[in-house]
Amino acid sequence: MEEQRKQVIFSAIQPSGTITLGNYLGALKNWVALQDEYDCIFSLADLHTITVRQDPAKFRKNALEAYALLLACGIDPQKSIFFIQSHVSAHAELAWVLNCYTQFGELSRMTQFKDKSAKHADNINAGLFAYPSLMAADILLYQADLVPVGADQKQHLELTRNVAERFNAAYSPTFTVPDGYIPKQGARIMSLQDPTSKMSKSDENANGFIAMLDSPDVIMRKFKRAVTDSDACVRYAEGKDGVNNLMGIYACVTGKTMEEIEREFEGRGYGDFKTAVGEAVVEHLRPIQERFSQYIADKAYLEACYRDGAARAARIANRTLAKVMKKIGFLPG
Ligand code: ATP
Ligand code: LTN
Repeated sequence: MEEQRKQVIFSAIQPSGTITLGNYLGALKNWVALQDEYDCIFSLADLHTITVRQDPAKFRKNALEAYALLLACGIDPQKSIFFIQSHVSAHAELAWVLNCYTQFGELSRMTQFKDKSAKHADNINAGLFAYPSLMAADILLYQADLVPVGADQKQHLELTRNVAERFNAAYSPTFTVPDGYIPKQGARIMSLQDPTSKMSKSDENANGFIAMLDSPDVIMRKFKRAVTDSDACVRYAEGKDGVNNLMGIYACVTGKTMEEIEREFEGRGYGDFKTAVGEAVVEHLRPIQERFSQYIADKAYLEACYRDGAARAARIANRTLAKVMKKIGFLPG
């Protein structure tokens, strides 16, 4: 019997700073779980990162550390293709082409562009504006069926679908039109300092996020300072954003249900609860941090890994790019 083709999954994360517990519980942990069931292609979207000005030395360091950290989280370069976006030139090339099939009006409506241009008012560059075309190129180059993304990226994915359908209709079927993938076990982790906004790696208040590489002391301190409420009762309920968030984190790392957590802390104060959440997170991150230290010490292995990933990615990407160029009518070189 002919083996059925596995569906293709593509996703990416920017090496724009230190990867947080929010990124891990909300995205990376799910990526790891998808690797057996799907043909997965994962990328570090470093071309996207320069839409915001980067210090060269820090940028280089962040990218290498992010690569090592994703391996440490369980991205398996044997099962999946795991590469760095700037190493596969087809991304920038297709992005240019897709820019010419994307309308100014469409890009102007993107809420991330509006948010980021408000935040970086001194550097509203064309790359920031065209960011979604590059993201569309990432996805469409690999004929991805499914794209796991958080709620903040849904608008970009919708634009990707529109551009793909437009191109297919103008020429002939060229791109697979991708669907969003909403993980069965989704988690939206909020800031420890402002539990109404998401935990974000670019938060200027480092107490708001847990970085994956924070030391146990720092993790315990950040949880002890986490914002809660004056109710003094560990209960999942509307209006208790801080406690709900801590319960969500505790549930994710221990596998316990909300009811089990409520029972465990019945009659106990927030102090005990925060200590327990901190300790559970420290234990959960310990093996990841240990593997990270091993990977980051072995530059030769990391290099071999991302080179191999880029070579495998480029074979697929170049095939799609060649088709696109031919259909548009570029004279073959
Ligand atoms: P930045 O602060 O630079 O915007 P970020 O921390 O929001 O970065 P992204 O690089 O935009 O992270 O997102 C990477 C992945 O992590 C995406 O799939 C996104 O949905 C997910 N993610 C980011 N923050 C959270 C969060 N707090 N909870 C759950 N998932 C998250
Ligand atoms: N824009 C995404 C990162 C990203 C991505 C992608 C996600 C770049 N290219 C392609 C999915 C598919 C972000 O900032 N989270």
